[in-house]
Amino acid sequence: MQTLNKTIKLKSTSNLTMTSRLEGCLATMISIFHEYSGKQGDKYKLNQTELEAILQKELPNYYKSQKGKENISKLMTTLDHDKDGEVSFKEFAMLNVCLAIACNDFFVDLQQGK
Ligand SMILES: [Ca+2]
Repeated sequence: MQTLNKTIKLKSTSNLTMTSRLEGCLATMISIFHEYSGKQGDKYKLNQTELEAILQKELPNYYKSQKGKENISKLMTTLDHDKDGEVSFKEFAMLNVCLAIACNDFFVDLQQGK
């Protein structure tokens, strides 16, 4: 991940107009994160209340599977890789990557009749 981050550094702001479907998805993910992270405390990180709100509203099916304060607290601890007590965009993005992989695996297995 660290190596990939260094490779993908954007060079300027001139190419930040995201118009393709996948670029639109990335822009949406960034925008949603900041909408919730800006509500309390550090505006660039999610505290547990903000994390629960973003899961409840933006990932409702996943939220239902994680329901309960204890589970949200466990998820917070798991996502908080740098142990600063909050979830950064990078940590939130990792959750989205893991969910995308799990969904893809599910649908591939389904198509293969597994
Ligand atoms: Ca953190």
